[in-house]
Amino acid sequence: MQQLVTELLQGNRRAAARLISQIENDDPQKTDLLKEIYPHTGRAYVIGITGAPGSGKSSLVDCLLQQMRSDGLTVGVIAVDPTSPFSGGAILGDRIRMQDHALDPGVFIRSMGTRGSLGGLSRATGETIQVLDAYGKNLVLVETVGVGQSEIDIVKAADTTLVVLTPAGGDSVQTIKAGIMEIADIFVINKCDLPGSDRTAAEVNMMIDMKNGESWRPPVISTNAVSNIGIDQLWAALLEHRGYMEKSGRLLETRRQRVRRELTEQVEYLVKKRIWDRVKEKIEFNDMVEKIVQHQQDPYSTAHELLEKIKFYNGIVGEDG
Ligand SMILES: Nc1nc2c(ncn2[C@@H]2O[C@H](COP(=O)(O)OP(=O)(O)OP(=O)(O)O)[C@@H](O)[C@H]2O)c(=O)[nH]1
Ligand SMILES: [Mg+2]
Repeated sequence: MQQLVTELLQGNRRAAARLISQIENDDPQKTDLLKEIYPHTGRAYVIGITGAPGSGKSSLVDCLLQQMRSDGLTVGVIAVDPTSPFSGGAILGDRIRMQDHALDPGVFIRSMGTRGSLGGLSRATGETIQVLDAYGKNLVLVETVGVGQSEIDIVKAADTTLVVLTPAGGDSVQTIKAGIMEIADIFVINKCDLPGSDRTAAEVNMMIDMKNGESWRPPVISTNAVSNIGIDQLWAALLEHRGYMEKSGRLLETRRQRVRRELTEQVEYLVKKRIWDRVKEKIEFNDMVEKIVQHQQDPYSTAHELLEKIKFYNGIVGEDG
């Protein structure tokens, strides 16, 4: 295990891949590995990219990779696909383009599906970011489909968040979900070659002006990720936001809040795990379920009874637990 960590810190690609697999598989050694690498993290800058399915996130990542690499930065990419049960590099059509960069030793790309740890996908993603950070990548890009709360959670791991929208055609941008306005540091109107793009940009700008009272006003950048248009401006906006985060002290504050959240989650995870491990050991859980289904017992007293049985009430899960 120590060997694997040493190799990771030396920038060994296979070590990175193996560690990420262990995270995905919730390997029992995982926590020890994460403990080892933690002192070597905190250097990578994390960029989250979210947007509706097919909005062009992967294509944008592909364009950005070229910019980042020509600036001499190394990059890790995590493509989170919450709909996919596969992991470990499920290759979808759109990813094949990105795989061109896979030959570049300065780029590391990984897809993640829903399989994985008790804390779910966002937990595994956060841990994978740590591995890529310790591996020495300057930037970590996290692509995630913006559909539900868990995807918004994943973006909370980012220092800068891009929200990708596409021209609304005849419709107005009423489709921007609650929560999305709050997380966007930069708006991208991708597919600006399609009709309605200027109008969509104008509407998003109006929405920002209505809501935004912060010292950072999210810019709205129009891009065409197929023809590499607007990518310079997007990269400039990313650098500007990073500069703002660093100089204003926001970066430190964001990371402090993240640690607060992660520590809370870690405690909750350990407590839950301890309880359910104990339940598996001691309780005929299905019998309890059956009795409740048959209305011989109620779920409220049964919950207490269960906790009683695992000695939850004498200190969490009992002295011996
Ligand atoms: N016309 C046009 N098509 C684009 C543009 N950017 C991406 N596309 C196309 O849109 C489709 C989806 O692009 P992706 O980059 O795979 O989008 P995505 O958001 O990563 O998709 P998922 O990961 O499946 O959610 C592909 O066929 C792209 O070629 C653009 O700027 N203009
Ligand atoms: Mg994609």
